Amino acid sequence: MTTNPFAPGAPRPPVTEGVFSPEEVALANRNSGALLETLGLDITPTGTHYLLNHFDVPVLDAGDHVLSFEGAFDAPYTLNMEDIRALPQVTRPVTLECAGNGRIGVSPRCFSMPWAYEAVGTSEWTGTLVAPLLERARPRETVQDFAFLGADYGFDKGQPHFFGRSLTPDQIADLEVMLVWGMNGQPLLPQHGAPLRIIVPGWYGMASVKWLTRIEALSGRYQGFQQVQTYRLRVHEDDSGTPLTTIRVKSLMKPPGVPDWVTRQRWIQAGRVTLEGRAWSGGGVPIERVDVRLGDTWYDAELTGRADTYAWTGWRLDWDATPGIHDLACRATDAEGNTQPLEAPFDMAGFANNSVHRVSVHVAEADV
Ligand SMILES: Nc1nc2c(c(=O)[nH]1)N[C@H]1C(S)=C(S)[C@@H](COP(=O)(O)O)O[C@H]1N2
Ligand SMILES: [Mo]
Repeated sequence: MTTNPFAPGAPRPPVTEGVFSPEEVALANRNSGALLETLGLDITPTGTHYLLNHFDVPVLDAGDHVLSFEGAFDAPYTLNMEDIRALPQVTRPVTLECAGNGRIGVSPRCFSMPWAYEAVGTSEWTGTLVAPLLERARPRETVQDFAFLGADYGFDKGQPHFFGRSLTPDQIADLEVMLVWGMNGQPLLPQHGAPLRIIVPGWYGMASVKWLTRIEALSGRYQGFQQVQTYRLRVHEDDSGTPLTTIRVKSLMKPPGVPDWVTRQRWIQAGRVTLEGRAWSGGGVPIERVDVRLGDTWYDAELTGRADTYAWTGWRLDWDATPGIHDLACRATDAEGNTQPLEAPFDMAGFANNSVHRVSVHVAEADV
């Protein structure tokens, strides 16, 4: 394809149904996912936390990094990393999920990260709350939006931009947005936003801007590419769509048994098996139940408790596995009665697919 990707309005490369292009594989190699075998853990080991980076990872020096509060503030100011680390400290486990998680089955396919299940993880984030810092800069009465801007710059659809997202004053009041420099007791890694990012608990990951350099108060609504041109649920080409915000209720199962290297089919010996996994919902809404399908029947799993308001919860269920091929599935329901659909609720970009996780297992006769 000879289209100039830097020209205004450039289309994305075409996709061939069923065949992933080198460009898509290149994206997938950069933006790695979690290993589902870690789903027995409350905290995702840092090296297996999923990654979603649109452009190149900016390599920033914490020693001279500055965050500036700009725009419609009466008392704009700047903070360096030393100032930020001296602010009141909060550490919380928060589950992040990419809005594109589960996109892989969307048809017709669209050009983006072909996530299956793995773009989710929970880390203990350390930082300080953003709301008091915004107050300190004294936003003017006219302020309608706060834009959070990253240091990463690139092109999409012929539009050059820094990655940026915004939150309204009401959203800031509702959400416990954190300004974060630590992840699981260590400084942020470059690929997770070092030295500074935000975490917007309970929302899909796109809101949690990495490599944060600027917070701008705006007297109108922020019109950045990542805010208005994408991350919207659209059902057809002419639909302007609705913005993605809170995470939909979802659960995953730690795949039982062992895989075949190439087919990834799972194998296990007959007998007692403990099935386990994680379940989460957005907006701080707790998980009420997780059901696991064994054959044609759904069984109520035991919830093992979540560590915090915005972190996933564990679940487990004992299973007497009998020889044969079993199609397992898990389905979570949250305290507001939202439950996972059996089939993907696909929009055009495959966003927010929270359909049930299915796992097929070959159970072999037990050795006697
Ligand atoms: N500056 C910047 N922030 C960003 C992104 C990005 O590409 N650039 N990707 C977003 C998306 S889509 C997600 S899902 C999360 C992923 O965070 P992680 O890579 O630390 O898991 O970061 C968000 N913040
Ligand atoms: Mo994402």
